[in-house]
Amino acid sequence: MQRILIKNLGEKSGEEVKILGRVINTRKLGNISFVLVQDYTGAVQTVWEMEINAKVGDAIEINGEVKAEERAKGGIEIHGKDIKIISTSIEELPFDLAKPNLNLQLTTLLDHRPLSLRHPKVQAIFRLYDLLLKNYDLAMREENFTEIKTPKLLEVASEGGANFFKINYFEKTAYLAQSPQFYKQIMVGVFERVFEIGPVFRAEPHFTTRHVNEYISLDAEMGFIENFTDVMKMFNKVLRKIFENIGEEGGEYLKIYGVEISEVPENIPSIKLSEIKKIIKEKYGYEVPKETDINPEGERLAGRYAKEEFNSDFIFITHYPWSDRPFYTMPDSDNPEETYGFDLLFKGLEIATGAQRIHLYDQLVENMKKKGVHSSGMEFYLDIFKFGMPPHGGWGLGSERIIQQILGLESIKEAVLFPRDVKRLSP
Ligand code: AMO
Repeated sequence: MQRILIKNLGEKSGEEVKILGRVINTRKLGNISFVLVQDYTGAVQTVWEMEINAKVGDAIEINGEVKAEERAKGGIEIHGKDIKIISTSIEELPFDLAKPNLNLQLTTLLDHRPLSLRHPKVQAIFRLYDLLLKNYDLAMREENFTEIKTPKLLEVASEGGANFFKINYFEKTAYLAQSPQFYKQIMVGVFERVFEIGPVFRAEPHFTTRHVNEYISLDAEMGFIENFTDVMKMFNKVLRKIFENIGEEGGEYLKIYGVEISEVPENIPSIKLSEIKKIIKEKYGYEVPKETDINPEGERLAGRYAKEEFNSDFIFITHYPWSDRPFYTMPDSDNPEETYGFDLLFKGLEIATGAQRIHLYDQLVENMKKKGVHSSGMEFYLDIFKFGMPPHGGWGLGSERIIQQILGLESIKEAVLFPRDVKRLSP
């Protein structure tokens, strides 16, 4: 008999079917046994008038009759005739996967990642993540961006700073890409509009709830902009589409976490960094420490202000100081102390950074000098600015932070399949 997928059982009422899947719960009521089975398309209850010795986690084949049952999820269940255990556990599971909430410590959850990922509530995170990836791709293509994949093994660190990984590369030293920054800019000179979904690496030595050492960055870069607000407008549009689609397609996963998808306003409120700092001080009595542009507490309060003032979960903060932004960021022509660089906060957490870039060779070289950035190894990038680069800008969006904020996860690591942190390189 041919396998029927669980999502298609509704059309098979009264028929005998074969399903393949995994046991996610078992229960006994008198002489009746219930076995909840999941395949990659959904879950269904199977009912047995006999003792069933399948265990949670087993991979099984079931033959039975599909029956309408109002009380069952999806309105149907299977009256089991025959069950075959295809593969079983040879050891005790380290935790009870049948519980509706695993409630594990983060370390236990991550140490046993291959198993904890099988839990439906944990799975829901990555179903939603899948929708994010799909819809980023979709929304970018709708705006005629071309998808690119750029190298992650580099001769020079792309973002500078100290948080890069150095590795041995045959006879040389190489750096793991901190972002696709140079390549996406170069590609503006080729395709004008490009996007990339890819891994980036950050040697952040600290433990926080919002950093991992490898994450997936959703990048974009676009040419012939008039100014940085063109980039923000495009970003706004794309984000609105993504959130709308996730809301429509991800309802069942959002429900598991008891959350609703945020609406991305048609015009996300936007405020200068210097202004939001003043507001935070006046309204909430908090002064952002001088040595940072804005710290996590400042971001949290900026998010609170966005909600209270504009009923928005999102806020752009613009005009970050020249001293804090990378050398490729365009300085504000009226105030060179500031840049046309922005961040996007979602529920009080930075999820993206973007900017207009310097597109003129002389200005770029000058800015690098001022910042003390050495050009050695970067010639391939710098040289392209000698050959008619249009005004351009883009963004880098942290994919895992989006999911963290949508679902209200305590740590970003819950939104990474196999997260890397200072102590964790496995599984
Ligand atoms: P930035 O370094 O601000 O900018 O990174 C962009 C976004 O990536 C996410 N992010 C992280 N997520 C998880 N763990 C980390 N360690 C981590 N570091 C950053 C955040 C952040 O907003 N090239 C620029 C982007 C651009 O201007 O186009 C860049 O990489 O969500």
